[in-house]
Amino acid sequence: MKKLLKSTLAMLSVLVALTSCNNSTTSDSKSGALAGNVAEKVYVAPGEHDEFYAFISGGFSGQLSVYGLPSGRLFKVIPVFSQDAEKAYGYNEETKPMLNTSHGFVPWDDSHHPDISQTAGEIDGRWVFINGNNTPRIAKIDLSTFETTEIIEIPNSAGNHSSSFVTENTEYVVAGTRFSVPIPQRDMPIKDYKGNFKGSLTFISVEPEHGHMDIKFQLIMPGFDYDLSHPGRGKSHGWFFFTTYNTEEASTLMEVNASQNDKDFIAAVNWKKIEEYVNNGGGTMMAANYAHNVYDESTHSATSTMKKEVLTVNPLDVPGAVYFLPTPKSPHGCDVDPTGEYIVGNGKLSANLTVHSFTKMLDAIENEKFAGDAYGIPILNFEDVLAGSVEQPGLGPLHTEFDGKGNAYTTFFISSEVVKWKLGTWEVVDRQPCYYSVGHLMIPGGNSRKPFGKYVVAMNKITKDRYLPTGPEVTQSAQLYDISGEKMQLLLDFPTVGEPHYAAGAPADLIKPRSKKLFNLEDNKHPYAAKSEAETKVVRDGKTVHVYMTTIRSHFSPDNIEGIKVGDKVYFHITNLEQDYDVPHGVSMIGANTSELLIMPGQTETFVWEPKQEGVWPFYCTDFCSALHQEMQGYVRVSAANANTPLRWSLGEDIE
Ligand code: K7E
Ligand code: CUA
Repeated sequence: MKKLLKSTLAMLSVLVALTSCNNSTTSDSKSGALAGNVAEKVYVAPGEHDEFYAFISGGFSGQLSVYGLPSGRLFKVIPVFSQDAEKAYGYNEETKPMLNTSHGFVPWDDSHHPDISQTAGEIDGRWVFINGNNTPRIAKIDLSTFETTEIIEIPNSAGNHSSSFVTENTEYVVAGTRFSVPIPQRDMPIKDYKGNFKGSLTFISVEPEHGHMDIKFQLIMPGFDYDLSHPGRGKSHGWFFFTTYNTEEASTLMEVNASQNDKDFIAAVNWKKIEEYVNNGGGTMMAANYAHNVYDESTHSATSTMKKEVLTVNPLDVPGAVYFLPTPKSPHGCDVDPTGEYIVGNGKLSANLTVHSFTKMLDAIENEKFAGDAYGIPILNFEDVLAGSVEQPGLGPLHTEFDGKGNAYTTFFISSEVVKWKLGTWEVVDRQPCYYSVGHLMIPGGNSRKPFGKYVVAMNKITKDRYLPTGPEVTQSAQLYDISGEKMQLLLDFPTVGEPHYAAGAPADLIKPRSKKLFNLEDNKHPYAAKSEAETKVVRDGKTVHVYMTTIRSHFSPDNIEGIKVGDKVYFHITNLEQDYDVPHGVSMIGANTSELLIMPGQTETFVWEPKQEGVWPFYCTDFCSALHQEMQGYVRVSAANANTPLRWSLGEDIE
């Protein structure tokens, strides 16, 4: 055992050494490969639009950023799991409920895997889903407003990593746990992990018209780590595949102890079968506690509901629903090709890349050729399900995408490259270096039956000398390659927000026409909306004051308020009366313990101000909205708590 430990440690240190020597590639070698026509391939002239949208996860920023391809220009950072002072998300009263969880208000998460909704196996540009790893959640972003409109917490999960991938008609978005834990959670010794901890794989149904999410069932699996997942498609539609590591069920010094088994598994889950089982009354309702947060576009407000139970399924109760495919060795990525036939398991510590065949898997199941079982779940024979392997393609394979022309592209973290290989013949046809240490890669539509195989974006973990230095923390980065030819061509580096993990891309034409320009004021059902200046007012209710305020170029109504007292809780409800595209107003109040608001045309937003000091305090518009933006300002007079200054407000005249 000691010896094994030593040799594993030795192997790991070789890997570390390889990583670092690769990262010291000098600047000489890195630009040498660029051909002369590169600039024009990424140049999008002023006023022109990009051909693709790319939604790149923000990793530990908890957000999702929107870029254009091929330019690499950043258009927007969509706040999802983290508070964002730029947009008031998670600060204003309307969106605070979005960040509610069973652990209370959690204003941060670690977001990894965006995935765009699909219809008939093709991306449809309606929504993008993304996972929060840390406090397990899945969010849905509406691609007509580019706003987060729903977040559902995942109970019985921990480190929601094999998530949030969608099935080919968006029947489900899936959330697999990275860490196995006691289910239900309870106080128990960590050393008793093995055999007692469990891993949940959660299937969240998506209502086809509005995308409303609901947990349909949770499969309670053996206590492995469920790393990544992808849906079957085409012939394998109805199945879902999850890579596992730590089939050793170790709970300490994981870098060694979870790397003992020569093979871990890909879990193949026949979700259609389980769906049928639960539709016929199968499964066990378990007490749970999780938040379901929904943003309503007509009230411009979110509500948070705590849910109290979840339907769990024991895989042994549904024979034929779950199988294990042996896969070397601590696989990370789990990727399915556009035809649905090939399942690529990228063993991080394996020399070769393993590709499983869906057809062979079905044959083996049919013939009941099993190599044993794990906690009662049948294990198939490696050789029986193997479609082929790519021999020694690189070091440290992580993720694979497809171009729809029979080619696959795999990232190699340690040898820091993207390798192009052919499905079916398994031969390597090209390789290009990445700067440096690439994680995921993305081809628009790459997780669907119809990829748009023109570009691949590699998302790198380390940049070192690629950009101007910015102190110890330097930017993370993406790289764009042209893959329209036989050989890949590096076109562009561009920095990213947070750490990019996965991304999802779509042709601009799929999303652009659906993009909303403003909110209709008439449809505004916010309970504190003032839809005209005539409706503006200030209402006191004990120590609570509600200000119904409006904005229009270039003033607030009212712009002077008196009669506020120290110790009051003042709610500013601001309605933006504009009905023009791209005319938001902002509002900020001195000393408010929150962010500004940024209010879109037709929208109402609210912040709370608790004045601590007597005086006359200004507020102003934060968004440069007109030539007279700088005049868009007002005052609030704050009197002592026991003063009898009457409550009055005005616009365009003095308060007498
Ligand atoms: Cu970064 Cu998909 Cu979370 Cu691999 S994961 S890199
Ligand atoms: Cu309104 Cu600046």
